[in-house]
Amino acid sequence: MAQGPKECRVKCVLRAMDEAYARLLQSDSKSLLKKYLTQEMYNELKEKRTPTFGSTLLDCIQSGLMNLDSGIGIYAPDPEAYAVFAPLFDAIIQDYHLGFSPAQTHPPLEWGELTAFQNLDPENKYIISTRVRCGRSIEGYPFNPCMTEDHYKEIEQKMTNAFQGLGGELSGTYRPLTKMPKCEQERLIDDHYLFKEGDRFLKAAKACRFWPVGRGIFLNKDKTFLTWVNEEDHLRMISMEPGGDLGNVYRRMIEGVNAIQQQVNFSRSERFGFLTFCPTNLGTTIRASVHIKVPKLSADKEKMKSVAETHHLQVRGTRGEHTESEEGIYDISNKRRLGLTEFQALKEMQEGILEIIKIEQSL
Ligand code: ADP
Ligand code: DAR
Repeated sequence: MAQGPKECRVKCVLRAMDEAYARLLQSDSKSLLKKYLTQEMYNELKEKRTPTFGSTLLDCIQSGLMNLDSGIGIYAPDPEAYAVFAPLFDAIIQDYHLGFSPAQTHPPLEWGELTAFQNLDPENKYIISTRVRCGRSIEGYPFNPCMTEDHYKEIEQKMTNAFQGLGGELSGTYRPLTKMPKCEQERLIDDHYLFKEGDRFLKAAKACRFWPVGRGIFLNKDKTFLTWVNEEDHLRMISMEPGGDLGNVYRRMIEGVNAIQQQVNFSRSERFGFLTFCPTNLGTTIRASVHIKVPKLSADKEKMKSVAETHHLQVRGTRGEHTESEEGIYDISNKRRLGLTEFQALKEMQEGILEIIKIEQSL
């Protein structure tokens, strides 16, 4: 019997995915996608779809197929994808989050005792600034590849209302990208407040459709509490300030998250904690970072890499992910976010940064 247009389209997509997957296998890609998507697993998953949004394996892996230099190469197009494509997600999650196995569940939220956190560099000799961010998804909405233009607008409207409820130190203004002059946008990016545009990994993951509709940034008066709306995740809530006072930065982020949580429901799973578009951000979703100059240690790239690995730290360039260091400034943060509490993730970062400063002082 002749195939209908829909069947024909499905077959064309599958053939294109087969060809892209073959290219991945033949490449020297170091992505976790290549490491774990075996031919057997590919054949098992290639025709599966998520029940609510109909997401496919291609929706999950398209970024990693198009960007062979991906570190990970996979995103969840909707919350159900983590279960429907579990063989692939679980293997990548266990590797990235240093052993979080399919048998494990993420612990309940635990901010911990703030007095455990200190100023990591009270004499301001090494740390230029400190930032703590977390991501949240809003209940009832899919992730980028499945979102409609109205979804972006609805989330932006929900958050515009929620931001009006922020008082005291947190009070500020929401700035939609659709009404932001390019020069102001570039200045906010240069000053490390606003997300970069045109990330090719996110573009390939279909996370930039309808751009810049529904995208924007909330800034409090002192630019020490920010919230990104509809970049990679529905929300990124960020606390940051000059210097190394990790305790004060963490306190402010907690206050901001708790205040916003009074007004919107966050999407959380029993197994993975807070759900995010990228599996590297699941769980606590916390990335606590310092912009730091350690000229002696950073002169020895292998030593810096080994110290970071030992302390479960990730080293990024001055402008964040996929960028290089400028003027010797590195963005160093916790790597693990899943399978430990918020308190433990912050402690892991604090201990790692204190060790890096100790090593720098010993060289
Ligand atoms: P994310 O933190 O959301 O994973 P990026 O790595 O892209 O995203 O970083 C986003 C922005 O935050 C970049 O401009 C980066 O320079 C800035 N940033 C990260 N850590 C710090 C810090 N400790 N101080 C100042 N800016 C920072
Ligand atoms: N481009 C992706 C990034 C993975 C982690 N970073 C995120 N989610 N911003 C990669 O596979 O390299």
